[in-house]
Amino acid sequence: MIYAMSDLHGCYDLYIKMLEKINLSDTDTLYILGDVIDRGADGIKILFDMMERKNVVPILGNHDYLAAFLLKKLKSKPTKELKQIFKDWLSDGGLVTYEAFKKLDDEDKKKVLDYLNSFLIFEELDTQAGHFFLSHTVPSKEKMMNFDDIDWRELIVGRAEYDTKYFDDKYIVTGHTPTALIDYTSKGKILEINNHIAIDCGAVFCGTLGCVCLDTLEKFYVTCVDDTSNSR
Ligand SMILES: [Mn+2]
Repeated sequence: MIYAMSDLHGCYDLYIKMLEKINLSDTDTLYILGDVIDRGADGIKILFDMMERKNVVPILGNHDYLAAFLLKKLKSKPTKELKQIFKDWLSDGGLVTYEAFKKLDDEDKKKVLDYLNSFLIFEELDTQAGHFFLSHTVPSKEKMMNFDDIDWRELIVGRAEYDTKYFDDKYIVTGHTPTALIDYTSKGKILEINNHIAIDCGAVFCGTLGCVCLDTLEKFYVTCVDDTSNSR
């Protein structure tokens, strides 16, 4: 089976709970659509787990990208502009990642950076349920119609138009925007609308992690009741 989840944001316990819930086996594939780190406490711990699993395929989110970009520059003399980007990252959830990264030895630091640099930007695949395009987010329909011309960064920071069907014959699976912000009645649930499948249930904010099986479109949820590791 092929599964997708997203925006783990350091929620290690929910991640492990979900792997148990879907009973992920070696013959399954799990796509993680970005923003593994930042905000929640244990993003780096999740990265170390993911890199040991050959059947987990990471796709780049804006937080993963920014952390990789900044953490590899720690030893160089920062420009004023870089200092500001770094400061903004720390206050946008990066502080926990930075603190955890600093504690690693050089070998583990390299492992983390190499792994973050290996993340895919997007993936397209077919299953019994249909055709799928997977990325952290997507830009407007207009831009996606001219896919060869788009800047790859649009696939990590773009604003998806969930009220618009982009393709008749293809589902777009994205994270990045918690479903509660697309439609409040979808809070904590995966939202299927206009051939979009929005899978960021806002784990780090509301304590629910969602996962969709791309062979059956079945949805799975795990929640934490009072798990301090998942607090903001
Ligand atoms: Mn994001």
